[in-house]
Amino acid sequence: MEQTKSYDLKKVSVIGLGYVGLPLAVRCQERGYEVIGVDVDESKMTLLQSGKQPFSDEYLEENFALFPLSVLTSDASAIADADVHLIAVPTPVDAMKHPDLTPVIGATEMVATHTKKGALVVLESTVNPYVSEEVIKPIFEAHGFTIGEDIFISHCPERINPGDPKWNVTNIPRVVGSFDKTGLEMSVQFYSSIVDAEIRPMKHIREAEAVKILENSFRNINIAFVNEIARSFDKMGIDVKDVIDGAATKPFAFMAHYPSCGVGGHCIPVDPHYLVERAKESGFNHNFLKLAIETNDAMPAYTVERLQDALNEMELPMKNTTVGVLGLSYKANVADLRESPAEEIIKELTAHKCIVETFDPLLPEHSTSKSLEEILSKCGALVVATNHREFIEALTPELLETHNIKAIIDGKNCLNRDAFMAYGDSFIYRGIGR
Ligand code: SAJ
Repeated sequence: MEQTKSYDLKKVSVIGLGYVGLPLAVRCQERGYEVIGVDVDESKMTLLQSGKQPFSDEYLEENFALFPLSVLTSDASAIADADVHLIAVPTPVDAMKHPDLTPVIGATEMVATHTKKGALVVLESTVNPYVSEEVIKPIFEAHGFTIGEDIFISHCPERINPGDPKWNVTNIPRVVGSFDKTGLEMSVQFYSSIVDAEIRPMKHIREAEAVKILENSFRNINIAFVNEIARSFDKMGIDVKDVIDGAATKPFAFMAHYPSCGVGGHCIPVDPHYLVERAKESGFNHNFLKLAIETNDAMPAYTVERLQDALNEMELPMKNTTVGVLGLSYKANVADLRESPAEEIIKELTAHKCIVETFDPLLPEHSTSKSLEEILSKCGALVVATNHREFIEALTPELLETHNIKAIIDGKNCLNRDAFMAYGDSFIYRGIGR
Protein backbone atom coordinates (compact mmCIF):
# COMPACT_ATOMS: atom_id res chain seq x y z
CA MET A 1 0.00 0.00 0.00
CA GLU A 2 1.47 3.34 -1.02
CA GLN A 3 1.49 5.70 2.00
CA THR A 4 0.22 9.02 0.57
CA LYS A 5 0.51 11.07 3.77
CA SER A 6 2.32 11.13 7.12
CA TYR A 7 0.50 11.78 10.37
CA ASP A 8 1.61 13.62 13.50
CA LEU A 9 1.23 10.85 16.10
CA LYS A 10 3.03 11.62 19.39
CA LYS A 11 0.84 10.53 22.26
CA VAL A 12 -0.56 7.01 22.76
CA SER A 13 -3.07 5.68 25.29
CA VAL A 14 -3.16 1.97 26.04
CA ILE A 15 -6.39 0.76 27.62
CA GLY A 16 -5.79 -2.57 29.37
CA LEU A 17 -2.34 -3.37 30.76
CA GLY A 18 -2.34 -7.17 30.60
CA TYR A 19 -0.09 -9.61 28.72
CA VAL A 20 -0.94 -7.69 25.50
CA GLY A 21 -1.30 -4.06 26.63
CA LEU A 22 1.66 -3.72 28.96
CA PRO A 23 4.40 -4.86 26.54
CA LEU A 24 2.67 -2.73 23.89
CA ALA A 25 2.73 0.35 26.14
CA VAL A 26 6.39 -0.16 27.09
CA ARG A 27 7.29 -0.67 23.41
CA CYS A 28 5.58 2.62 22.46
CA GLN A 29 7.51 4.35 25.21
CA GLU A 30 10.73 2.73 23.96
CA ARG A 31 9.99 4.07 20.47
CA GLY A 32 9.57 7.63 21.77
CA TYR A 33 5.82 8.01 22.18
CA GLU A 34 4.36 9.66 25.27
CA VAL A 35 2.28 6.84 26.74
CA ILE A 36 -0.72 6.87 29.05
CA GLY A 37 -1.41 3.43 30.49
CA VAL A 38 -4.94 2.87 31.79
CA ASP A 39 -6.30 -0.13 33.65
CA VAL A 40 -9.34 -0.64 35.88
CA ASP A 41 -7.53 -3.13 38.13
CA GLU A 42 -6.40 -0.97 41.07
CA SER A 43 -4.11 -3.68 42.49
CA LYS A 44 -2.32 -3.98 39.15
CA MET A 45 -1.97 -0.18 38.93
CA THR A 46 -0.49 -0.06 42.44
CA LEU A 47 2.02 -2.73 41.47
CA LEU A 48 2.91 -0.94 38.23
CA GLN A 49 3.20 2.44 39.92
CA SER A 50 5.69 0.92 42.35
CA GLY A 51 7.73 -0.21 39.34
CA LYS A 52 6.87 -3.90 39.66
CA GLN A 53 5.85 -6.23 36.80
CA PRO A 54 2.45 -7.93 37.39
CA PHE A 55 3.47 -10.98 35.34
CA SER A 56 6.57 -12.41 33.70
CA ASP A 57 7.25 -11.57 30.05
CA GLU A 58 10.56 -11.84 28.19
CA TYR A 59 10.32 -8.38 26.60
CA LEU A 60 9.22 -6.72 29.86
CA GLU A 61 12.11 -8.30 31.80
CA GLU A 62 14.53 -6.25 29.70
CA ASN A 63 12.54 -3.08 29.11
CA PHE A 64 9.95 -2.45 31.81
CA ALA A 65 12.42 -0.55 34.01
CA LEU A 66 14.15 1.16 31.10
CA PHE A 67 10.97 2.67 29.66
CA PRO A 68 8.55 3.49 32.48
CA LEU A 69 5.21 4.69 31.15
CA SER A 70 4.79 8.48 31.02
CA VAL A 71 1.46 8.26 32.82
CA LEU A 72 -0.09 5.34 34.70
CA THR A 73 -3.64 5.96 35.77
CA SER A 74 -7.13 4.58 36.26
CA ASP A 75 -8.46 8.09 35.52
CA ALA A 76 -9.63 7.91 31.91
CA SER A 77 -9.63 11.69 31.43
CA ALA A 78 -5.83 11.45 31.11
CA ILE A 79 -6.23 10.01 27.61
CA ALA A 80 -8.06 13.06 26.23
CA ASP A 81 -5.32 14.40 23.98
CA ALA A 82 -3.83 11.12 22.80
CA ASP A 83 -3.34 10.81 19.05
CA VAL A 84 -3.67 7.00 19.16
CA HIS A 85 -5.81 4.88 21.48
CA LEU A 86 -4.95 1.17 21.71
CA ILE A 87 -7.61 -1.04 23.29
CA ALA A 88 -6.21 -4.33 24.64
CA VAL A 89 -8.79 -5.62 27.10
CA PRO A 90 -9.92 -9.25 27.53
CA THR A 91 -12.55 -10.81 25.27
CA PRO A 92 -13.71 -13.88 27.21
CA VAL A 93 -16.71 -16.08 26.53
CA ASP A 94 -19.56 -16.45 29.05
CA ALA A 95 -20.81 -19.69 30.63
CA MET A 96 -22.78 -20.40 27.45
CA LYS A 97 -19.55 -19.95 25.46
CA HIS A 98 -20.99 -16.79 23.88
CA PRO A 99 -18.60 -13.85 23.27
CA ASP A 100 -18.60 -11.45 26.23
CA LEU A 101 -17.78 -7.99 24.85
CA THR A 102 -18.37 -6.18 28.16
CA PRO A 103 -14.70 -5.16 28.61
CA VAL A 104 -14.44 -4.05 24.95
CA ILE A 105 -17.63 -1.97 25.21
CA GLY A 106 -16.45 -0.40 28.49
CA ALA A 107 -13.08 0.53 27.03
CA THR A 108 -14.67 1.89 23.85
CA GLU A 109 -17.11 4.03 25.83
CA MET A 110 -14.15 5.34 27.86
CA VAL A 111 -12.27 6.38 24.72
CA ALA A 112 -15.37 7.82 22.99
CA THR A 113 -16.11 9.89 26.11
CA HIS A 114 -12.63 11.38 26.40
CA THR A 115 -10.91 11.36 23.04
CA LYS A 116 -10.22 14.43 20.92
CA LYS A 117 -11.34 14.63 17.31
CA GLY A 118 -8.98 13.26 14.68
CA ALA A 119 -7.57 10.47 16.87
CA LEU A 120 -6.94 6.90 15.73
CA VAL A 121 -8.63 4.15 17.76
CA VAL A 122 -7.24 0.62 17.36
CA LEU A 123 -8.87 -2.47 18.86
CA GLU A 124 -6.26 -5.20 19.48
CA SER A 125 -8.52 -7.52 21.46
CA THR A 126 -9.65 -10.62 19.58
CA VAL A 127 -13.18 -10.23 18.23
CA ASN A 128 -15.28 -11.82 15.51
CA PRO A 129 -15.87 -10.13 12.16
CA TYR A 130 -18.44 -7.32 12.33
CA VAL A 131 -17.72 -6.26 15.95
CA SER A 132 -15.99 -3.07 14.77
CA GLU A 133 -18.95 -2.05 12.59
CA GLU A 134 -21.75 -3.40 14.83
CA VAL A 135 -20.36 -2.46 18.26
CA ILE A 136 -17.41 -0.06 18.12
CA LYS A 137 -18.58 2.26 15.34
CA PRO A 138 -22.08 2.93 16.81
CA ILE A 139 -20.55 3.93 20.16
CA PHE A 140 -18.45 6.64 18.51
CA GLU A 141 -21.39 7.76 16.36
CA ALA A 142 -23.52 8.01 19.51
CA HIS A 143 -20.86 10.37 20.86
CA GLY A 144 -21.23 12.58 17.78
CA PHE A 145 -18.22 11.37 15.78
CA THR A 146 -18.21 10.63 12.05
CA ILE A 147 -15.98 7.68 11.26
CA GLY A 148 -13.37 8.54 8.64
CA GLU A 149 -13.75 12.27 9.22
CA ASP A 150 -13.16 13.18 12.87
CA ILE A 151 -12.32 9.74 14.27
CA PHE A 152 -10.49 6.81 12.67
CA ILE A 153 -11.08 3.20 13.72
CA SER A 154 -8.89 0.16 12.98
CA HIS A 155 -8.45 -3.41 14.08
CA CYS A 156 -5.00 -4.91 14.63
CA PRO A 157 -5.43 -8.36 16.24
CA GLU A 158 -2.96 -9.06 19.04
CA ARG A 159 -0.54 -11.94 18.49
CA ILE A 160 1.24 -12.15 21.82
CA ASN A 161 2.31 -15.68 22.69
CA PRO A 162 2.79 -15.86 26.47
CA GLY A 163 6.04 -17.48 27.51
CA ASP A 164 7.58 -17.30 24.04
CA PRO A 165 11.30 -16.47 24.34
CA LYS A 166 11.60 -15.39 20.68
CA TRP A 167 8.41 -13.76 19.40
CA ASN A 168 7.20 -10.63 21.14
CA VAL A 169 5.62 -7.24 20.58
CA THR A 170 8.72 -5.94 18.77
CA ASN A 171 9.03 -8.58 16.04
CA ILE A 172 5.72 -10.32 15.39
CA PRO A 173 4.28 -9.36 11.97
CA ARG A 174 0.87 -7.74 12.20
CA VAL A 175 -2.22 -7.27 10.03
CA VAL A 176 -4.36 -4.16 10.27
CA GLY A 177 -7.68 -3.14 8.73
CA SER A 178 -9.80 -0.02 8.88
CA PHE A 179 -13.04 1.51 7.58
CA ASP A 180 -11.22 4.06 5.45
CA LYS A 181 -7.94 4.96 3.76
CA THR A 182 -6.90 7.52 6.36
CA GLY A 183 -7.50 5.11 9.23
CA LEU A 184 -5.49 2.45 7.42
CA GLU A 185 -2.61 4.81 6.61
CA MET A 186 -2.44 6.11 10.19
CA SER A 187 -2.42 2.53 11.48
CA VAL A 188 0.25 1.29 9.09
CA GLN A 189 2.43 4.32 9.95
CA PHE A 190 1.95 3.77 13.68
CA TYR A 191 2.56 0.01 13.74
CA SER A 192 5.51 0.32 11.35
CA SER A 193 7.07 2.63 13.95
CA ILE A 194 6.86 0.12 16.81
CA VAL A 195 7.10 -3.30 15.11
CA ASP A 196 10.24 -4.38 13.26
CA ALA A 197 8.33 -6.76 10.97
CA GLU A 198 5.74 -6.75 8.20
CA ILE A 199 2.60 -4.71 8.78
CA ARG A 200 0.07 -6.05 6.28
CA PRO A 201 -2.82 -3.74 5.38
CA MET A 202 -6.09 -5.66 4.96
CA LYS A 203 -8.88 -4.95 2.49
CA HIS A 204 -11.27 -3.92 5.24
CA ILE A 205 -11.69 -4.07 9.00
CA ARG A 206 -13.74 -7.30 8.78
CA GLU A 207 -10.87 -9.15 7.13
CA ALA A 208 -8.54 -7.98 9.92
CA GLU A 209 -10.99 -9.29 12.54
CA ALA A 210 -11.28 -12.59 10.65
CA VAL A 211 -7.49 -13.17 10.50
CA LYS A 212 -7.04 -13.83 14.22
CA ILE A 213 -10.16 -15.95 14.45
CA LEU A 214 -8.90 -18.02 11.52
CA GLU A 215 -5.39 -18.39 13.03
CA ASN A 216 -6.68 -19.68 16.33
CA SER A 217 -9.45 -21.83 14.88
CA PHE A 218 -6.81 -23.41 12.64
CA ARG A 219 -4.79 -24.27 15.74
CA ASN A 220 -7.87 -25.52 17.59
CA ILE A 221 -8.95 -27.95 14.83
CA ASN A 222 -5.42 -29.24 14.30
CA ILE A 223 -5.09 -30.02 17.98
CA ALA A 224 -8.51 -31.70 17.90
CA PHE A 225 -7.39 -33.78 14.92
CA VAL A 226 -4.36 -35.18 16.75
CA ASN A 227 -6.42 -35.68 19.90
CA GLU A 228 -8.77 -37.93 17.92
CA ILE A 229 -5.80 -39.72 16.33
CA ALA A 230 -4.34 -40.22 19.84
CA ARG A 231 -7.52 -41.90 21.08
CA SER A 232 -7.52 -44.16 18.03
CA PHE A 233 -3.84 -45.05 18.48
CA ASP A 234 -4.39 -45.85 22.15
CA LYS A 235 -6.74 -48.61 20.96
CA MET A 236 -4.20 -49.80 18.41
CA GLY A 237 -1.09 -49.58 20.60
CA ILE A 238 0.65 -47.03 18.36
CA ASP A 239 2.82 -44.25 19.86
CA VAL A 240 1.20 -41.11 18.43
CA LYS A 241 4.09 -38.81 19.43
CA ASP A 242 6.54 -40.96 17.47
CA VAL A 243 4.18 -40.89 14.47
CA ILE A 244 3.72 -37.09 14.57
CA ASP A 245 7.47 -36.57 14.93
CA GLY A 246 7.90 -38.90 11.96
CA ALA A 247 5.36 -36.98 9.88
CA ALA A 248 7.08 -33.72 10.85
CA THR A 249 10.20 -34.80 8.94
CA LYS A 250 8.21 -33.92 5.83
CA PRO A 251 9.46 -30.40 5.01
CA PHE A 252 6.20 -29.24 3.42
CA ALA A 253 2.43 -29.56 3.76
CA PHE A 254 2.54 -30.73 7.37
CA MET A 255 2.49 -28.79 10.65
CA ALA A 256 2.98 -30.76 13.88
CA HIS A 257 0.43 -30.42 16.65
CA TYR A 258 0.38 -32.71 19.68
CA PRO A 259 -2.37 -34.41 21.68
CA SER A 260 -2.77 -33.61 25.33
CA CYS A 261 -5.08 -33.72 28.33
CA GLY A 262 -6.86 -30.63 27.02
CA VAL A 263 -6.72 -27.22 25.34
CA GLY A 264 -6.62 -24.26 27.71
CA GLY A 265 -5.86 -20.58 27.72
CA HIS A 266 -7.69 -17.45 26.71
CA CYS A 267 -7.18 -17.87 22.95
CA ILE A 268 -7.39 -21.33 21.42
CA PRO A 269 -10.42 -22.76 23.24
CA VAL A 270 -12.19 -19.38 23.25
CA ASP A 271 -11.70 -17.64 19.92
CA PRO A 272 -13.44 -20.23 17.71
CA HIS A 273 -16.65 -19.63 19.68
CA TYR A 274 -16.61 -16.05 18.43
CA LEU A 275 -16.78 -17.28 14.86
CA VAL A 276 -19.37 -20.00 15.57
CA GLU A 277 -21.71 -17.54 17.29
CA ARG A 278 -21.43 -14.74 14.70
CA ALA A 279 -21.68 -17.11 11.70
CA LYS A 280 -24.90 -18.51 13.22
CA GLU A 281 -26.40 -14.99 13.04
CA SER A 282 -25.60 -14.96 9.33
CA GLY A 283 -27.19 -18.35 8.85
CA PHE A 284 -24.12 -20.58 8.73
CA ASN A 285 -23.50 -23.53 11.06
CA HIS A 286 -19.84 -24.38 11.68
CA ASN A 287 -20.30 -28.14 12.15
CA PHE A 288 -16.61 -29.01 11.76
CA LEU A 289 -15.37 -26.26 14.09
CA LYS A 290 -17.96 -27.21 16.70
CA LEU A 291 -16.90 -30.85 16.50
CA ALA A 292 -13.26 -29.83 17.00
CA ILE A 293 -14.21 -27.83 20.08
CA GLU A 294 -16.15 -30.81 21.45
CA THR A 295 -13.23 -33.16 20.71
CA ASN A 296 -10.82 -30.96 22.66
CA ASP A 297 -13.31 -30.43 25.49
CA ALA A 298 -13.51 -34.23 25.93
CA MET A 299 -9.77 -34.64 26.58
CA PRO A 300 -9.78 -34.01 30.36
CA ALA A 301 -12.40 -36.77 30.85
CA TYR A 302 -10.42 -39.04 28.53
CA THR A 303 -7.31 -38.43 30.62
CA VAL A 304 -9.15 -39.53 33.77
CA GLU A 305 -10.50 -42.57 31.87
CA ARG A 306 -6.87 -43.50 31.11
CA LEU A 307 -6.11 -43.31 34.84
CA GLN A 308 -9.12 -45.47 35.70
CA ASP A 309 -7.97 -48.14 33.22
CA ALA A 310 -4.43 -48.02 34.64
CA LEU A 311 -5.63 -48.37 38.23
CA ASN A 312 -7.91 -51.26 37.17
CA GLU A 313 -4.86 -53.04 35.77
CA MET A 314 -3.23 -52.57 39.19
CA GLU A 315 -6.49 -53.79 40.78
CA LEU A 316 -6.87 -50.45 42.54
CA PRO A 317 -10.12 -48.48 42.79
CA MET A 318 -10.46 -44.83 41.85
CA LYS A 319 -12.56 -44.31 44.97
CA ASN A 320 -10.43 -43.02 47.86
CA THR A 321 -7.20 -43.29 45.85
CA THR A 322 -5.23 -40.08 46.38
CA VAL A 323 -4.40 -38.69 42.94
CA GLY A 324 -1.82 -35.93 42.50
CA VAL A 325 -2.50 -33.43 39.70
CA LEU A 326 0.88 -32.05 38.62
CA GLY A 327 0.38 -28.63 37.06
CA LEU A 328 -2.60 -26.26 37.16
CA SER A 329 -1.55 -23.74 34.49
CA TYR A 330 -2.94 -24.16 30.95
CA LYS A 331 0.53 -23.99 29.40
CA ALA A 332 4.09 -25.03 30.27
CA ASN A 333 6.24 -22.59 32.27
CA VAL A 334 3.44 -20.00 32.41
CA ALA A 335 1.40 -19.14 35.53
CA ASP A 336 -2.09 -18.89 34.03
CA LEU A 337 -5.20 -20.82 35.10
CA ARG A 338 -7.55 -19.52 32.42
CA GLU A 339 -9.60 -22.33 30.85
CA SER A 340 -7.02 -24.77 32.23
CA PRO A 341 -7.65 -28.48 31.51
CA ALA A 342 -6.33 -29.22 35.01
CA GLU A 343 -9.52 -27.69 36.42
CA GLU A 344 -11.67 -30.14 34.40
CA ILE A 345 -9.42 -33.06 35.35
CA ILE A 346 -9.85 -32.21 39.03
CA LYS A 347 -13.65 -32.13 38.58
CA GLU A 348 -13.60 -35.54 36.87
CA LEU A 349 -11.36 -37.07 39.53
CA THR A 350 -13.62 -35.73 42.26
CA ALA A 351 -16.66 -37.15 40.46
CA HIS A 352 -14.90 -40.53 40.56
CA LYS A 353 -14.50 -40.05 44.34
CA CYS A 354 -10.71 -39.77 44.19
CA ILE A 355 -8.94 -37.73 46.84
CA VAL A 356 -7.23 -34.95 44.86
CA GLU A 357 -3.95 -33.23 45.68
CA THR A 358 -2.45 -30.55 43.44
CA PHE A 359 0.97 -28.98 42.90
CA ASP A 360 1.99 -26.29 40.43
CA PRO A 361 5.40 -24.70 41.15
CA LEU A 362 4.29 -21.51 39.38
CA LEU A 363 0.97 -21.34 41.23
CA PRO A 364 1.78 -22.30 44.86
CA GLU A 365 -1.12 -20.24 46.15
CA HIS A 366 -3.52 -22.48 44.22
CA SER A 367 -1.77 -25.77 45.12
CA THR A 368 -2.63 -28.09 48.02
CA SER A 369 0.97 -29.30 48.21
CA LYS A 370 3.96 -27.01 48.37
CA SER A 371 6.53 -29.22 46.67
CA LEU A 372 6.87 -32.17 44.34
CA GLU A 373 8.28 -34.21 47.21
CA GLU A 374 5.25 -33.40 49.36
CA ILE A 375 2.66 -34.34 46.75
CA LEU A 376 4.46 -37.57 45.83
CA SER A 377 4.51 -38.56 49.51
CA LYS A 378 0.71 -38.24 49.67
CA CYS A 379 -0.38 -39.90 46.42
CA GLY A 380 -0.97 -43.34 44.98
CA ALA A 381 -1.35 -42.07 41.41
CA LEU A 382 -0.41 -39.00 39.35
CA VAL A 383 -1.73 -37.02 36.40
CA VAL A 384 0.72 -34.67 34.67
CA ALA A 385 -1.60 -31.86 33.53
CA THR A 386 1.04 -29.24 32.63
CA ASN A 387 4.46 -29.92 31.08
CA HIS A 388 6.35 -27.53 33.36
CA ARG A 389 10.13 -27.77 33.08
CA GLU A 390 10.36 -28.74 36.80
CA PHE A 391 8.29 -31.89 36.25
CA ILE A 392 10.21 -32.99 33.17
CA GLU A 393 13.52 -32.55 35.01
CA ALA A 394 12.51 -33.99 38.38
CA LEU A 395 10.12 -36.86 37.63
CA THR A 396 11.99 -40.16 37.23
CA PRO A 397 10.78 -43.77 37.40
CA GLU A 398 12.99 -44.30 40.45
CA LEU A 399 11.31 -41.38 42.26
CA LEU A 400 7.86 -42.85 41.54
CA GLU A 401 8.96 -46.28 42.71
CA THR A 402 10.41 -44.81 45.90
CA HIS A 403 7.07 -43.11 46.64
CA ASN A 404 5.09 -46.23 45.76
CA ILE A 405 3.17 -44.48 42.98
CA LYS A 406 1.03 -47.11 41.19
CA ALA A 407 0.00 -45.19 38.06
CA ILE A 408 1.00 -42.06 36.18
CA ILE A 409 -0.91 -40.47 33.28
CA ASP A 410 1.37 -38.19 31.29
CA GLY A 411 -1.26 -35.70 30.09
CA LYS A 412 1.30 -33.79 27.99
CA ASN A 413 3.35 -36.76 26.74
CA CYS A 414 6.32 -34.86 28.17
CA LEU A 415 8.12 -37.71 30.00
CA ASN A 416 10.43 -40.36 28.66
CA ARG A 417 7.86 -43.05 27.91
CA ASP A 418 10.29 -45.94 27.45
CA ALA A 419 12.11 -45.21 30.72
CA PHE A 420 8.82 -45.21 32.65
CA MET A 421 7.41 -48.21 30.78
CA ALA A 422 10.47 -50.22 31.90
CA TYR A 423 9.10 -50.04 35.48
CA GLY A 424 5.88 -51.84 34.55
CA ASP A 425 6.10 -54.10 37.63
CA SER A 426 6.08 -51.09 39.98
CA PHE A 427 3.64 -48.73 38.27
CA ILE A 428 1.72 -48.17 35.03
CA TYR A 429 2.68 -45.30 32.72
CA ARG A 430 0.17 -44.10 30.14
CA GLY A 431 0.32 -41.07 27.90
CA ILE A 432 -2.29 -39.57 25.59
CA GLY A 433 -1.99 -41.62 22.43
CA ARG A 434 0.98 -43.61 23.78
N1 SAJ B 1 -1.91 -27.46 22.97
C1 SAJ B 1 -2.08 -28.80 22.63
N2 SAJ B 1 -1.43 -29.28 21.54
C2 SAJ B 1 -0.64 -28.48 20.77
C3 SAJ B 1 -0.49 -27.12 21.12
C4 SAJ B 1 -1.12 -26.64 22.23
O1 SAJ B 1 -2.78 -29.55 23.31
O2 SAJ B 1 -0.06 -28.97 19.79
C5 SAJ B 1 -2.63 -26.94 24.13
C6 SAJ B 1 -1.72 -26.32 25.17
O3 SAJ B 1 -1.30 -27.28 26.12
C7 SAJ B 1 -2.62 -25.26 25.81
C8 SAJ B 1 -3.54 -24.85 24.67
O4 SAJ B 1 -3.47 -25.89 23.69
O5 SAJ B 1 -3.41 -25.81 26.84
C9 SAJ B 1 -3.13 -23.53 24.03
O6 SAJ B 1 -1.76 -23.62 23.78
P1 SAJ B 1 -1.01 -22.54 22.81
O7 SAJ B 1 0.38 -23.03 22.60
O8 SAJ B 1 -1.83 -22.27 21.63
O9 SAJ B 1 -0.90 -21.29 23.75
P2 SAJ B 1 -1.72 -19.94 23.81
O10 SAJ B 1 -3.10 -20.14 24.29
O11 SAJ B 1 -0.86 -18.99 24.55
O12 SAJ B 1 -1.83 -19.50 22.29
C10 SAJ B 1 -1.05 -18.46 21.81
C11 SAJ B 1 -1.86 -17.94 20.68
N3 SAJ B 1 -1.39 -16.63 20.37
C12 SAJ B 1 -2.31 -15.69 20.10
O13 SAJ B 1 -3.51 -15.92 20.10
C13 SAJ B 1 -1.79 -14.36 19.80
C14 SAJ B 1 -1.76 -18.82 19.46
O14 SAJ B 1 -2.26 -18.13 18.30
C15 SAJ B 1 -0.36 -19.25 19.18
O15 SAJ B 1 -0.35 -20.13 18.07
C16 SAJ B 1 0.17 -19.95 20.40
O16 SAJ B 1 0.22 -18.97 21.45
C17 SAJ B 1 1.53 -20.55 20.16
O17 SAJ B 1 1.88 -20.78 19.01
O18 SAJ B 1 2.17 -20.87 21.17
